[in-house]
Parts: sequence; C-alpha cells; structure tokens
Amino acid sequence: MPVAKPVSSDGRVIAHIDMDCFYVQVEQRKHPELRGLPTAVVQYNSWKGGALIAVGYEARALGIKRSMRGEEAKAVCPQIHLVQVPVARGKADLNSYREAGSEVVSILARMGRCERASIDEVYLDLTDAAETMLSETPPESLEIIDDEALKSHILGLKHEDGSDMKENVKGWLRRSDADHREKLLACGVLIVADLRMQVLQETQFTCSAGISHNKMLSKLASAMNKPAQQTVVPCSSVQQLLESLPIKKMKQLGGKLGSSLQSELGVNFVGDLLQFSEQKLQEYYGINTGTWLWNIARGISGEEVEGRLLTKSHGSGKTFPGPRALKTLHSVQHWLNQLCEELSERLQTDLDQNRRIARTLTLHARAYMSSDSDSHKKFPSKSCPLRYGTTKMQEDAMNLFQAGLREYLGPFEVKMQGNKKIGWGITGLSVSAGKISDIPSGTSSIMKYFQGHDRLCSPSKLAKEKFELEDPCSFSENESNSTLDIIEHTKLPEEEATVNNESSDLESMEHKTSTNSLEVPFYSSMSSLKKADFSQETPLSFSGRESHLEPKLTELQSKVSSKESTFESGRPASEQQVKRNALRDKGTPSLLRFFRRVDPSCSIQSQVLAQSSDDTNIRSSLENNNSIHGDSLSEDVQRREMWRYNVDEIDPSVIDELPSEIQEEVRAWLRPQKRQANSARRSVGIADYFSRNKKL
Ligand code: DCP
Repeated sequence: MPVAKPVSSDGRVIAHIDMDCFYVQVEQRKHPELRGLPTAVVQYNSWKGGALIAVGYEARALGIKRSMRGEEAKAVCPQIHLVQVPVARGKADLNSYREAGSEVVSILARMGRCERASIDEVYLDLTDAAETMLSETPPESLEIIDDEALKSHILGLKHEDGSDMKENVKGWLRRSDADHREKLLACGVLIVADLRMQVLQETQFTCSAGISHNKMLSKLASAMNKPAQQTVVPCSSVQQLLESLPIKKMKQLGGKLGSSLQSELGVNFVGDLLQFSEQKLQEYYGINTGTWLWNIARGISGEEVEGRLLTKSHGSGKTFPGPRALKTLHSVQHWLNQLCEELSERLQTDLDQNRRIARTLTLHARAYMSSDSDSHKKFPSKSCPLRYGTTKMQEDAMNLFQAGLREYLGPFEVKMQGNKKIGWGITGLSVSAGKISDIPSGTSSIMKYFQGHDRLCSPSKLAKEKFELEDPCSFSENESNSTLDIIEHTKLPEEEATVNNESSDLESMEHKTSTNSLEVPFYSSMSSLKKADFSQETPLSFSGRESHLEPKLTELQSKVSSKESTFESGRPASEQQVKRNALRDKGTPSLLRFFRRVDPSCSIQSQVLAQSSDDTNIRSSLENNNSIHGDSLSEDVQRREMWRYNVDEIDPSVIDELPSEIQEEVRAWLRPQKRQANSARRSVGIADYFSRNKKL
C-alpha cells in the first residue's frame, strides 16, 4: 500500500522530463532520412509484421497506434516506415536506447539532483538552481526571455481571445507580486526550457517536461502537452488539475487500491477524495495509506528526487506468445541462458564502470496450464542471492524457475495425451538483478577480485563513466498496493504489443510510472504478472546447497572452473575476457558462502536436469528439490539473507579458495591475537568485514 512520506516544503522546484517517442527518435537519429516521415519501431521477428512499440508523432497523426502490429499499420498508413529493434541473442537489444537515454541524463544532471526514472524519464530537483537564479537574475529583471520558455503551458493561466499567448506567459514569469514559491517556479520554467534546448542541440532529441512543486504533479504535467513542450502546475491550479483526473491514472492507484476506491467509496476522480476526511480514509485503508490518499487529493507529495543516475536494477526478459510458448525444461533453460548471459554482461559492466554490485537475482515468468480451472493462477516470482558469473546465474535462474514451476503446478497433474505433453507453457520469462549498491570504499582487493585482478577504476574515470553507462532501460510500473520493494526490469517491447493489445493509456502510464515502480520491460503489459506478483516474491537462498557442497569445495571448484571456461570459450569472447570471467567466476561462490551462515540442515539436491526433454520427470525432479521451497525454510532463508555469520563457524579451508590478497586479509583477521582483541564470540556483519580490511 502507498505510504505517506513526510511532506517537505512545497517551495521545491521539481521537473519531470519525458522523451518524445523515444525509440523512434533514436532510430531517426541513426537514419536521418527518416526525419519528418511517419515512422514506428517494431519488435523484430514477430507475427503480422511485428508489434509496434514506439510510434512517431507524424505517424500518430495518420492514425497509427502503439497497439497495432506492423501489417495493420501498413494497411492504415501505407507510407509508414517501420524500423526493427536491433536483435542480439535472439531477442531485442535495447543497448542503443539505453545509451541514448544516458546521453540525455548526463545533460539534465548539470542543473540539479537527477533521478533516472526509466529509460526515457528523469526527475530533477531544481530548487537550488532556481534559488540561485532568483537571487542573481530573477525573471522579472529579464528583458528577453527565451522563446522555448514562452511557449510553456501554465495551467490556470487564461488567454483572453486575441491575446498574445507568449506575452501572457512572459507576464506570468515576470510577476513581481508573486509569492516566493511561484517565483521559484518561474525560474524552474526558464531552467527547464534551457535544459531541453541543450538536450536538443547536443543529442538531437526532443523531450517534454512537467514543472511543479513535487514529483507527482510534474509527472502528470509532462504528459499533458507533447511533443517538445512543457507544462507548469502552479499551486493555484492543483485542484483544477486533480478534480477531473481519473483515479486510476494516478500513480499507485492503477491497481487494486484504485479499484477499491471506486467500488467502496465511489471515488472516480482524484478530486472526489476531497469529500473524505483524513480519519475516514485511514479507517478504510490504514493510517499511512489514508494519509497518503488525503495528501494526493490536495496535490501534496513529499517524495524526494533520489539523486540516482544509474538504474536500481538490471533485467532481461522475453515473451513467447501463442505457439511460441516454451513447453520443455530444455527450452526454458536455453532462454534462461540467453537472458542470464545478457544480464551477466550488464552486471559486469556496471561493476567495472560504476563499482556497483547486485545482490539479488529474481526470476519472473508468465505461464499457463492446460487446465481451465487453473488458468487464473500466476507463476510465482522467485529470488535468491545473486552469484556473479554467467554460468552460476544460469544455474540459479534455472533452479528458481523449477522452484516456481513446482509451486505453480501445485496439485495439478500434468496431463498426457499420447506422448504429447500439454501440462504447461511459458509465455514470458525474465531475470533481474536487484539490491544494487556501491562497493564500500576501501575494498580495493575485493574490487580486484571481482574484476579478475586486471584493473581498478580510477575515481575520475568512474565519475566520467557514470554518465555514460547504465541501465536505462527503464520502464516503470506501479506496485499499486505496495511500497515494498522496487525492482526494475529491462523492457521487452515485443510483449507490449503482443500481449497487451488492449493496452490503454493508463497502462502505458503505469509502465513508465517512475520511482516506486518497475522498470518493466517485458511485462509492463503482462496483466497477469502485474503488481501483486512483485510483492509476492519469495526469497530463496542457495546457502543450503552451498553448505551441502561444502565438503567438496576443491573438487567442485575445479569442476566449475573448467566447465565455465569451456562455456566461455565457446563464445566469441576475447581470450582476455574469457580469462577474466573464469577468474571472476572462480571465487564468487566461495566468497558468498564465506559470508553466509552455514546451515547443514538445508541442502538442495542436485539440480534437475535442465536438458531433460522428458517433462514427465519434472514433477518428481522438482519434488526431490527439497530445499528450494517449503515454509519451514522461510525463516531460515530470511536469517541468511541478513548476511551474518559467526567467526568460529568459518571453515579455514574455505579461505584457500579466496584470491590470494583476500586470503591474507582474512587470515590476518582470523589470527588468534586479533580475535582476542575482540570481545568473545560475536556475529560479524559484512560491513564489519570491510571496515576491518581497511584497518589491517
Ligand atoms: N516502449 C516499449 N514498449 C511499450 C512502451 C514503450 O518498448 N509498451 C519503449 C518504446 C518507447 C519507449 O519505451 O519509445 C518510451 O516509452 P513511452 O511510453 O515514453 O513512449 P514514447 O516515448 O514512445 O512516446 P511518448 O512521446 O508518448 O512518451
């Protein structure tokens, strides 16, 4: 459920910037001959000419909609130019769009705190810049105001018949009798207009913007006048804006909470909420959500711009609509391998360039069963601690899938028709890496370890690259009824149009809804996988399996290394890269194991043979996979998730697996004299480990 944040001063100046028909603009920059022509971007290799995922404004004017497929678009507008999304590993390759988004972010971040909300959306806190402008060059002192600012739409500003709209806007911007907040807003209008011009000049992309005192209102405003325009929400116009805004269009109200407001309280527009007291709303929805509702009805939102130029997660997904549904573990494994390979590369880049590590791997799937009675059932999302290294990620993702499948199948008996298996089909798969954080400073050896000992990133390089790299691919989706965890995923366009033919404006909006939201790629439109799924993620731990394997560490290590080397070398990677990956992969599991409490009571039996094409084995295989499900484990799993362990429980042989420089550090740390200095037995967190390293 949404939670009310402390309301900060509404003297803030917040902008929301949203690129116009973004993928189309990126493609038009690549192919300048398409500029000004009706153009749309389609997902590759799809049925009926592919799904349209981005439609240029010239094409929109000719009746083309994102919900169409290529063939339909051609029928409606024969002159339309359809550009295919680049492809890699048999799926959409969104890198060029991500990189283009990063270019824009690097420009916008010049003027204030910048939060990248999706692949083409950014929030900016321009309060400081506006204060500076107001004190140094207030708008009322300006003789000439840039045309772009004069084209702004100021909500509530009346234009009398025949009056010059730009003159009216100029008058509004230069009011000397406005209060401080409104003067700051006027500065924000000038700053944003200038930033948008810079973006255009430096990237050739146009964008639209909303400017107000908080994120919520700015987000609403940026969509009101597109393309290449900006809309301002002065305090005096908030009520007017919200009174006719359909409740489900409001961020976090697109799902169950919005439906409940409609059915329980008869609230259809945000403004309808005004008739309820805060107490009444709290009675219905609890204290926090009640207050949050009371606030949004008045346009009040304390949500801060987070100051985040990099994505909160990385993800990779693909859908398999209709006859392309995956029906064997073998095919699922194949695609999970592709998705994990992409994810692993992006994580490695993030690590190399930004010194960030992800800690959670999550698998989502969309599935169906042949049994009608079970058609409503959702495939449960599953998470586990993330192990770096492509092969490990692939293995873990498959285990998560199997855990999810077992839960999904439940008591359902796989039906057989002759030799044909009709039990289940997978129509969407995605893996994402979350809980990304900076590597604590002072952990140079850890860095070397992760990076295959080959180099360290200098701070200046990192600072520079921060703007160049990221997972932009952000699409957002509200977790309508939860403010719990935010997981972002790489949007996979195809599914949007394919799965979501009825995709409404509301849904599009939800896909993109920022902060408390999911960068959602592939299921941004998968109605069956929405909202609730994400809050139902079940953390899984593979510590059990690691513990099970503990006595055979050396043996396992050598197997893993050779297997992974083979795997890597089978790909067109450079030798150096192969070496680096092998080195990286080699140490990771033991490091994770090292930092986790070992619980011998939990073990995961050997992985179900993913390559098995005999689906009749699935159930029994899954049932043998005892430790990846079951309520009895959940507590233990959560305990392990805390990343704590007891010094005395560390098996010294584990240290042999660590890279040499870490071995030394850890041994020094474990030396009796050091430990005597510590007060008796106690648990040590990973943070302690890192800070100790610094001291040693
Ligand atoms: N996208 C996608 N699948 C969707 C929606 C969008 O792959 N279902 C991609 C293509 C879009 C980009 O994300 O260009 C940004 O999405 P927006 O919803 O912001 O739409 P556009 O930027 O294309 O258009 P607008 O100008 O209306 O914002």
